[in-house]
Amino acid sequence: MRIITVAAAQMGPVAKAENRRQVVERLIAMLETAAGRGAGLVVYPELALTTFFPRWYFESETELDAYYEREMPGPETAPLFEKAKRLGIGISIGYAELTPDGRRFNTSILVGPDGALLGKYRKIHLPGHKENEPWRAFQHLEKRYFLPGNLGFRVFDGFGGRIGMCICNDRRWPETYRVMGLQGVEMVLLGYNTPIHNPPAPEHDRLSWHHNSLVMQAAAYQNATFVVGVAKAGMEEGVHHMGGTQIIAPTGETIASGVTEGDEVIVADCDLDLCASYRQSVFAFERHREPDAYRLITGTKGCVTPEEAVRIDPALGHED
Ligand code: CDV
Repeated sequence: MRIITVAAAQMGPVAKAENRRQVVERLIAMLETAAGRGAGLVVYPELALTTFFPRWYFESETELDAYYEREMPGPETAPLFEKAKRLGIGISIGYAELTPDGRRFNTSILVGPDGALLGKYRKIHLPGHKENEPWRAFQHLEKRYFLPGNLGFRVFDGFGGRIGMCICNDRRWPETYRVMGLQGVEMVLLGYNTPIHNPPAPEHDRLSWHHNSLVMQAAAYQNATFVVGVAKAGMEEGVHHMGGTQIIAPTGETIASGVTEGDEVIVADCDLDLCASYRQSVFAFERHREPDAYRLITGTKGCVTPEEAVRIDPALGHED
């Protein structure tokens, strides 16, 4: 058995007026709760340190800059990292990253129990829009405020296993997990901020929880991995974000789930050896995958006509 006792530290809303010190205090309180329950790794949500600022269109760059971290840990976030190191607990946390040369990413990092940086991920699938769209009940300007991640879907060895990260909208795309699955990932850590109301497609709203579980459970099963999905939930600045925090086994079953929309810690003992049962049988990739039949997946970004598909992958035009 290779057990990781993992905690998903769901957050309730973070108000616009809340400062980093206040947020870090909340994160530390959950770290202590997780430590008391024997956790060795605590996973926090996407953009955990501030309110979900892409809901607003900012004219002023200075106003926007206030939501980004120029260093991690920085002076205000260091107490969280110091506390985690003292407790011998690893953490994964999402934040807005502003690089020294001015690039902006929606980032998460994985830090080992000794405080060492084990890995960094920059969100690849950025939802929403780039321009001001005041007709929306609220905006979703991730395409304006972040660049698509440039680090790919890497995996990192630590905690006695192989860990990957992705962020929020990434969880809806099967490619996200398959790229990590092909590197033998055993636990995918992902935080999210998901407004229940989707202004361009309100007919999806009632299905938010179904879609959340559906994509993460399917991915866990199809890639023989644990998935830890962690929400920032609740009514934040007038926008209702879903909870649905859960820890999912490679069986596709949710083995722990949150029940509130506030700060809440859920914990599960995850035996990474369970991944092998699936990866060595139904999802033994090296025996059963047929990559030659999947060329269209990397050959086009959007849908194409069947004729265009044949141009990209001539095998789709074979007669017999
Ligand atoms: N933060 C996100 O990426 N949110 C998206 C919403 C906008 C659909 C999500 O996929 O949950």
